[in-house]
Amino acid sequence: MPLLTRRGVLGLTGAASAFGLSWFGRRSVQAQTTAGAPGVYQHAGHGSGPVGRVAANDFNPSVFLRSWNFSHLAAAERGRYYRETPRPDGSLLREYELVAVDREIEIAPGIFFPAWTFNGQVPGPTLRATEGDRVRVNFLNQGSHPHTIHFHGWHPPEMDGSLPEHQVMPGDRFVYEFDAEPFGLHLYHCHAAPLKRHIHKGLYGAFIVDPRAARPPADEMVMVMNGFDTNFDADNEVYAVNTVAHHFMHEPIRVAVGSLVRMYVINVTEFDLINSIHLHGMFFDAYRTGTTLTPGESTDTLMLCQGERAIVETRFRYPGRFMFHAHQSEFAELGWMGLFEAAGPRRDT
Ligand SMILES: [Cu+2]
Repeated sequence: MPLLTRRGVLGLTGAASAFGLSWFGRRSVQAQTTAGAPGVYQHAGHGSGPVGRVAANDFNPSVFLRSWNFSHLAAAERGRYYRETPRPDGSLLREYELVAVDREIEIAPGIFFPAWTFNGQVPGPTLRATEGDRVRVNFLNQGSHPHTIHFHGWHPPEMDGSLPEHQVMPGDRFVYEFDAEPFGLHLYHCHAAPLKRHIHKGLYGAFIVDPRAARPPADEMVMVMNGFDTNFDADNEVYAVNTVAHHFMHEPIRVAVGSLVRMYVINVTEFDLINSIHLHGMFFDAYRTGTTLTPGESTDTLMLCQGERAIVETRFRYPGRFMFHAHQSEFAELGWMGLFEAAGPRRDT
């Protein structure tokens, strides 16, 4: 694996683009030409962004985007990881199987990161319940280090997964069980020490709790802003939304003009205190932590500190391609940049 400093990566950007090489190194796995890449990469040979595509993963950020409670799996397979049981009060018992496992993942063309994962993927599977449901997570640690699962939300202290006695040793199991509340956009992550390392290695995921009276129907998607320190210098070399640098530049997120689009945006970036999401050509409503049904602000750029989350809603007025990215330009150039592709008739009002 190439060891590059962040400064080195930035310095390579122009030259690598000019010579048609991946700016992360030569160990790329697919096409190494700029043919077919979005024009933004090609501007006078000094555009930003990698060349080639990540190919080694079975993890697809586009599938992750619109999956929760293992909905991307066929029914029989899904039943191994997720079960719903109705309860007398009309709520559900939702049971999950989460397994911590060490796994090398490809985060950019030819760049592999020795991750610690939930169920082999980073971010871990998105868990989604309705307020008042019972959540039961059967956790098995098959990793090489002690781990826990720390959920944000209401729960008793023995379910917190944060203290030394909460650590689940390699080979051991623990069952986390609590009621899903409050409604909002929450997070789960390992809370073993050193915390920064255990989170950054990939042990995190989205935990969505829907209000009892559901939000209006929308095209929903989960966006986890993350970063990767590939040379262990306590600084990120690669940034992304949903792990794979620039994935959504190659595979724009398809949306419909005029339809309500709802994004569940989570910042789990380590080492950088703050991250952000900026949408081009529009404004959006933001519900911080998702704990209200009334938006707290209308903006086009939302800042999120480490661990902060927000639900973002908008309707595209115009067909075509719209960029979205961190407004920390350096993060955008190092992978945290994507495109929406809106289809349908133009709506000028
Ligand atoms: Cu851990």
